[in-house]
Amino acid sequence: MNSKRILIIGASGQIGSELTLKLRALYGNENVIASDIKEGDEDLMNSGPFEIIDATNKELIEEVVEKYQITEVYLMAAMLSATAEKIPMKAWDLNMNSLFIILNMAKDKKINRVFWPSSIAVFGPSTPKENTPQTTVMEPTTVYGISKQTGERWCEYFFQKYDVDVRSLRYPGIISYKTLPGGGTTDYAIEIFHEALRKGLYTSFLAENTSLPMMFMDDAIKATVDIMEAPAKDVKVRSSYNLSAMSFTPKELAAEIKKQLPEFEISYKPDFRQQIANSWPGSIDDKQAREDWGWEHEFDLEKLTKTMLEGLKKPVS
Ligand code: AKB
Repeated sequence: MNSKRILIIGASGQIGSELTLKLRALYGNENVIASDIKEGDEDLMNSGPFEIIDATNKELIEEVVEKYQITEVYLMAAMLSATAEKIPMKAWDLNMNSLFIILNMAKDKKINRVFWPSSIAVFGPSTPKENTPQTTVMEPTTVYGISKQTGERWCEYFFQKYDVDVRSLRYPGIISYKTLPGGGTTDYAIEIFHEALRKGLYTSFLAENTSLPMMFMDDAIKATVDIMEAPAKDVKVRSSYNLSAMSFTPKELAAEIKKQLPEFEISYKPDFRQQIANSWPGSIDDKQAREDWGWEHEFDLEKLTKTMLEGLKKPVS
C-alpha cells in the first residue's frame, strides 16, 4: 500500500508543475499536495489539493505538513540565476531559508525524505569546463550558484550529522513547453522555440558558441522520481549528483530548429547573462548517478527539438 504523502513547494513553477502531475499519476492525486506563492495552471489546480505557501513561512509549512500528514517534501521554490543577480539578498533569503526550514523539519522527524534541486551553477570559472567531474573545484561566482553550493554543503551536513534522508540533483538547463521558466540563464533555449514558431526569428541573449548542459523536462522528472525511489544505500552522494543529457550552443540549437523550420533565422545580442553562462561548465560527467542508481537519459538534441516544436504547435487546452 502507498503510504507516501507528498508536499511540493514551488509547484506552480516550470519544473514543479510537471513534477506534481507526474507524482499525482504515480501516488494518487490526494496524496500529492501542491503549494506555491501563486496558483498554477488549470491541470495543476484541478487535479488535487493546493495550498498557497510562501516557501520562507516556517509556521505555515509546518501547519500544512501536519494537516496532510506529509512524509516527503520536494522543495522546488528558488530564485534562478539571472533574477538572483538583480536582487541578491532576496535570492539568498529565499534559496537558503526555505532549505533550512525543510532540513530542520526532517531533522525533527516531522518528515522522512527531502528532495532539493541543485544546479550546474554550483560550478565556476575555475572548474574544469568540459566533462566536469562529480567532485572538483567549485568556486561559483553567481548569487544563485553560491546559494546552491552552500545548500549542497548543508544537505550533506544534515545527512551526516542527523541522518536526514535528503536527495539532490544538479539540474542542467531544463527545457519544456508546458510552463515557461523564469529568470534563468538557460531560458534562451526555451524562448527560441516560442519565437521560431511565432515570428520565425530569435535574438539570442547568449553568444553563438556558448555551450551549456541541457535536458528535456521528461528526463529531469524521471531523474527526480528515480533518485527519490532509489534504496537509501544506493544514494551515495548526499550533497548533489551531477546529471547530464546533452550539451549544445545557440548556433547548434538554431541549426536543429532550421531542419524543421527552414525559414528560421537567429541573431545574437549577448547581455549580462553571457557572463553567467561563461562561468558554467560546457558539459557534465554524470557517471556516478548512472552507476549508483541507474540514471539514463532518453532525449538528445534531435528528439528534444522535434518534441518541443510539436508540443508548442498543439492548441493550449
Ligand atoms: C538557470 O539558468 O538559472 C537555471 C539553472 C541552470 O539552474 N536553469
